[in-house]
Amino acid sequence: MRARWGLLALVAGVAVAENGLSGWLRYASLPDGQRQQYASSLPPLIVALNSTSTSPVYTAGQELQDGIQRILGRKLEISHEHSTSTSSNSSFVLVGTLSAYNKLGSQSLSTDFAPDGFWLNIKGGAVTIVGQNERGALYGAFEYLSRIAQGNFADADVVSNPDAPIRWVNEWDNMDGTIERGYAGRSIFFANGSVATDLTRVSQYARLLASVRINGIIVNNVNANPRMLTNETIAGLKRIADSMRPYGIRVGISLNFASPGPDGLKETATFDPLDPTVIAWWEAKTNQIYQQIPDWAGYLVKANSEGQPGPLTYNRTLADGANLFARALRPHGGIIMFRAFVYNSNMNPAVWKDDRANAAYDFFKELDGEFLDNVIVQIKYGPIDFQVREPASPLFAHLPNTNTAIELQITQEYLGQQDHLVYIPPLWKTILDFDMRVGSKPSLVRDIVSGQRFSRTLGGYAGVVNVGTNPNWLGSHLAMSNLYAYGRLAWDPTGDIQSLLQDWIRLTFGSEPSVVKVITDISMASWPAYENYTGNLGIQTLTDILYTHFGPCPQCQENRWGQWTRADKSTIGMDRTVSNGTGNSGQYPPEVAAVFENLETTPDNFLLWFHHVNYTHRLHSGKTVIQHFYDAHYDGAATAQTFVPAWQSLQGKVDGERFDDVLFKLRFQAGHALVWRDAVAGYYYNLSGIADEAGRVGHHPYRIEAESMALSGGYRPVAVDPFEAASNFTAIVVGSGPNNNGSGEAAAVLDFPSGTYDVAVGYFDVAGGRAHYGAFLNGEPLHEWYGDLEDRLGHEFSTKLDAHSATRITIPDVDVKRGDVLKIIGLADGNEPAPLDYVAILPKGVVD
Ligand code: GCV
Repeated sequence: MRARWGLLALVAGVAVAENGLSGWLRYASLPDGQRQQYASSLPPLIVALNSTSTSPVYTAGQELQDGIQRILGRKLEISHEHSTSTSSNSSFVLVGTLSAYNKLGSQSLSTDFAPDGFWLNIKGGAVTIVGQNERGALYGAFEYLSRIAQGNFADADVVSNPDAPIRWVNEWDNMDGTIERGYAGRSIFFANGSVATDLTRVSQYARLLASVRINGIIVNNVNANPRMLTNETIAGLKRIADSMRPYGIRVGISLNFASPGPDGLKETATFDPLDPTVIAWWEAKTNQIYQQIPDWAGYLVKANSEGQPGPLTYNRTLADGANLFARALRPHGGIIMFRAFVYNSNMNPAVWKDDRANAAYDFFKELDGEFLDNVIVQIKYGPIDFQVREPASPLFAHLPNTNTAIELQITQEYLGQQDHLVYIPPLWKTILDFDMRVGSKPSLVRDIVSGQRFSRTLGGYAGVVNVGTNPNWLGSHLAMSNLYAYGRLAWDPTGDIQSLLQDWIRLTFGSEPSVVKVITDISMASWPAYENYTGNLGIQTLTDILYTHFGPCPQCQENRWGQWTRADKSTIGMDRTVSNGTGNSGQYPPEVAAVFENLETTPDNFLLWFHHVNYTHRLHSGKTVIQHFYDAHYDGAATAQTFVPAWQSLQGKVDGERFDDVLFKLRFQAGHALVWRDAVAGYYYNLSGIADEAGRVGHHPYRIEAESMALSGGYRPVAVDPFEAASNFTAIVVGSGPNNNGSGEAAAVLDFPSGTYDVAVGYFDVAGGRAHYGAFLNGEPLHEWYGDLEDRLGHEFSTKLDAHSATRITIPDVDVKRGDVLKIIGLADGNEPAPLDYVAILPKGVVD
């Protein structure tokens, strides 16, 4: 395989490092047999009917030339004119806009086009790509290249139109170069308080986005810095826009509502949206931006949410706030995306009827019809916050006179932070295909946000992506399927999510059948597995919402942020009924409300979202709630174990660099899935006292707890907080303090039948140190490793022993005789006191 890529490097004339930088646009050379016949049928010329060299049509010509050369090994020339000589050539690859095409005079195309749509006609080697606009022409070129890159040379005659006009990504980048909820390094847009000097990665990103038909980007965090609007930053934004324009990506920014005022740039005395000086300031600022960036997309605003300023400060409505920007943008054709993520983040769990899930509806329903036409209300898919499963936000049903967009999260904040494989489109589909039954008529969420259901002209999709400087963009090769599928679904939400995945696999890893099968299988299994081990029955992702949002912490939900589970020793779940609870079920249109109000008709996977029940309540499946919890956690974690051997079966079929990266992550996930399983199952077992019918929870026959090993040197037991993060609630550590360099030994005589075992070691890898470990059997070294996951993974790290830092490694195929001595030596490093939780001596096939 390596040799093959070496060859490709020669053919393409560039060094091809398989580090993921080109994502799904690798344009890998097809096998000779496949490409030769088609390559020879191609005409010698690409005709790109562009007007300028920054036009997406010009880009399309370049992409076609480069892509065809790399995929098929044939270099076509590019002409930017359709001269007599070219027109006499009946066969060429032509790309242009509808108006340019119709001006050629040879034929006039009257296809039913939507903005950004395209027509792709392939007849043998002759290819015609016509876009409704320049962007559409580029999309058509990428579509053609995607087909041939997958070895599909069939004739085609297709018109493709977008389902929705807004297909944007949101980046949560800060001006200092950090990224909120980013897991792939630092910002490609900003560094040290300014727009980055080198924007090479920005144009590479634009290329990836355009290839999946994304047409807009918000480049900075919704928790926005007023300095985004200084003259210096605007000059930098112009450079960003210039880098993305050739790919048809319009650029916008998130605004801090208080930017002009005393807490911002101090240019006005207030930030009241109805104050004439404030209105004039925003108009002038917006005019200034458009003067420099005429195709500016607009603004995104998070107002009166999580500490951000907004119009409510002045007793103005959220619509007053949105319309302030809408008026400034309107003369220029700009758009204001106004987030519906507004809620009180200081709630009281003791109040039974309080419910954060009610907030978006409560704040926005009454404002329907009050937003100007260039406002789009951007609604998170569920009523809380990107959880592993949520019902669709009821607000989608209540804004028939307002443009809306759905906000999805590609960055895996609550879904394993790119260190767990989770292919998210199956989750998105549950929302997009959900029927709100507004007025008892079909009202799919996807048809509401596209504008079709309520006859709106604007609407669509906003995906929070948070790419970083990591060459592979998201910090995980496999996570890129989410970005790919996001773009494709925003274009066509009826797309089949497995087929989209497989397009992505073929483009990213090649078409070898076993490669396609394995990545399909593990990806499609990943969201159900993750839901099983992190939060089932609609209870939300049971993570630590006060800290890293990464590992398990079931009890962390019961705090001021209002993501309550209301778990006590005999009951669990939010009562969101109208009859006895928060009334949230009544926010849905009547037909849907009736389903969720009633315990009997609520689907099991939303039981605990809508109802507060005993752990012994029986589900439709016949299981009790608590037994379902136990089984789901064991099943989900068991599925995650299978990803590792499945991926290993691809050794030699995927290049070494990406193979190793992915394997490392899948191994981590397998270990951390067990941390989740044990923490959540153990927590509810402890709380409820109800035993697992299968006898698994709290029972680990193959483990030896570190605290029960013979300890010497500096090792001493510590109680772990939260208790469920450690096996038997206890770990061992060496010394303490920032300059800790102590060491310790933990030894155990193995009382297992002689045989071959996998030896697993549960330990904690905390930020701020790289402890060194060695495992020895009868004094002979078995394995050594470092607590250096912070150098190799991208999730938010914890500085403590908890379920975020808890992890495990497996040393395979160890020959053990009864009576052998297993010893672990730990060398502390600074903040990392070489913490150990347990060792497990696992017969083949056993997961404990
Ligand atoms: C950008 C959640 C996240 C925050 C994020 C916020 C939002 O609360 O944890 O990091 O802030 O959502 O979407 O505004």
